[in-house]
Amino acid sequence: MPQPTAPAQLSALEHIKANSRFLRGTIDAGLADRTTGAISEPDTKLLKFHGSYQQDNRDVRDERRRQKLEPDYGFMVRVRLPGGVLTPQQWLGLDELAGRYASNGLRITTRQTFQFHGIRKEQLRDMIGGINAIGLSTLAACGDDVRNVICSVNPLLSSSHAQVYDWALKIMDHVKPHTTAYQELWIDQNEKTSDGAGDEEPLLGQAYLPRKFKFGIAVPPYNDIDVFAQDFGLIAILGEDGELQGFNLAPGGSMGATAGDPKTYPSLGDLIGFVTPDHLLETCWHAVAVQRDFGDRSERKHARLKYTIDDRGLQWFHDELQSRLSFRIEPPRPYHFEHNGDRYGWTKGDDGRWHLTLQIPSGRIRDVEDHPRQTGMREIARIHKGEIRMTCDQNLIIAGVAAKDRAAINTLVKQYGLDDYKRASGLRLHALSCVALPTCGLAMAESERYLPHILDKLEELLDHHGLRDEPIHFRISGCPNGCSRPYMGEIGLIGRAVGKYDLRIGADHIGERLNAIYKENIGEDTILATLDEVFGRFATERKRGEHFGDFVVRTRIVTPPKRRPTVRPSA
Ligand code: SRM
Ligand code: SF4
Repeated sequence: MPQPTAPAQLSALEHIKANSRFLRGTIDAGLADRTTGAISEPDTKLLKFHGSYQQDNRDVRDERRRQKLEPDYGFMVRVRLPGGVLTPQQWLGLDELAGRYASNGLRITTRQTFQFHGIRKEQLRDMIGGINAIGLSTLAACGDDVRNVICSVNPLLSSSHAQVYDWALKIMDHVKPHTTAYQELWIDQNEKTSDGAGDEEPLLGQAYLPRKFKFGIAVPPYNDIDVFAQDFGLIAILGEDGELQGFNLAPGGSMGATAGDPKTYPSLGDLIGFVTPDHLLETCWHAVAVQRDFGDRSERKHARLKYTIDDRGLQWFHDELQSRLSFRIEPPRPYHFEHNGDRYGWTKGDDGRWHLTLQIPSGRIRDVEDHPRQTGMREIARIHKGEIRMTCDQNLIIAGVAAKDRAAINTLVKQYGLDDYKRASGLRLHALSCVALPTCGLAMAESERYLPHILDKLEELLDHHGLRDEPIHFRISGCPNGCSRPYMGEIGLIGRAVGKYDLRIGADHIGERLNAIYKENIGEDTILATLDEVFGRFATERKRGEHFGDFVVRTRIVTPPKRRPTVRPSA
């Protein structure tokens, strides 16, 4: 059985982190250096913890190389926004920052927050400083730490949702980094940072975590966060009166895999128990600590919690966690999921206020012909008195609208082309794509830019088979890292090379089953011909009410992967 990583085996990044003086490195000097649009390689790794990635525009990479110019560097900045809730004023603040510094509007992510792309090095301090000035942060939005804690966006059950949202904030606060480097670099904007002598990281440690760590809380019956895709999923258990009783614990999920490396794979979390709300923070702290102590620090591809668990067993993880807790983990409690997508249109909350879910294709908020979404959302934010909530399907909710204010919101939604959801096919309403080209350095194929085209083509097939309104979950990503959680799509396309994708089918409609590979490394013609045939069978052979993913599994077109064996409850 593998033991905690021996010092001699540590990966290079472990040394960079441990010697970074709590994430300072030489980022200050790198930002000041105006001879290049980039910062040093080790600093790019540390910058991630501060919420930013150095990228370059891949559309012009070859041309610039030919011209002997350095790459067209720009920085991606990601906001940390646990639970995905903004005030309209904060929306306006982010909108203004996007207009001033970013190249492509605002981008809602699959973890309920925002990214901005193409920020120049000399503007990075103003961008991140500006985000902090409106009461938000970017610390730990990326990097080997606990990422943005996500939670169900569930306006129908707003009292329980409010409690769960509150827990998402508390977890984030409890496990976030303590370094003062962030304050020095971006808020005080010191030209030279301190040596960090007074800093400590009581949970994460001087070398931080072996890899990213993701928490998410779902509120049944809606699994709108894909709770089993989290390193540590939490399922809120509500009593008959709607009161929060506690949380089922589901560790061991995550999507990332590497093409051609069978030792890496997507995986779903599995239930190990239940804890009451008063024990939640202690549980989360120690779950992170187990991974801090046992995660693989020699091989980054093998450093997620799912591999720690699979190398040692789910029972081992349960027992190790239990040994660190001051209370007994109880057996998991029953729950039931109905759906893992967003529900569009207006819904009424139990406090009488209204919530409008709008579809934002790929989460991109910018003005394009016929769809001035950025201007439209700005106008809405100017009159809206409630909140704006981001969803894990890259959509947003105009939340907390008084009945008398609905008409004004409706007028703006229509005027600015934000009401497309009313006319979209079932597939389009349930489509997710990652960013991919031109900014993502890991992209092997198009995703966000390809989505409108492939949806048009697939809709033609669905129309032909009378399946236009069928709510099929479709997810595309530009590489096997799986940022759009494509392994949980009833149909998933995973980029392998320019114009080539793996086609996976057979996830369920509630986020409890992964899909399986159907055809590897195929181009558009084969994708369409293959799906045409399967859609044809689905249209004629399906059982009443059967979803597409369930159909292809029942008819053995694919066989889904198995889940882990269950654990013994605590003695
Ligand atoms: Fe992701 C890396 C974008 C959600 C798994 N992800 C990246 C990077 C930073 C590329 C890089 O490392 O150079 C991408 C930046 C692209 C760009 O140009 O902006 C990127 N990931 C995204 C976002 C923006 C996709 C989107 O279209 O919304 C999502 C931001 C979430 C957030 O707000 O925090 C995003 N990434 C995810 C998810 C989905 C989720 O968490 O629910 C996953 C799958 C779950 C998981 O963690 O496995 C995901 N991203 C990865 C991985 C694979 C990690 C692994 O363990 O194998 C990478 C690669 C890596 O970390 O080395 C990655
Ligand atoms: Fe980039 Fe791959 Fe993530 Fe898409 S799935 S954003 S291509 S890392």
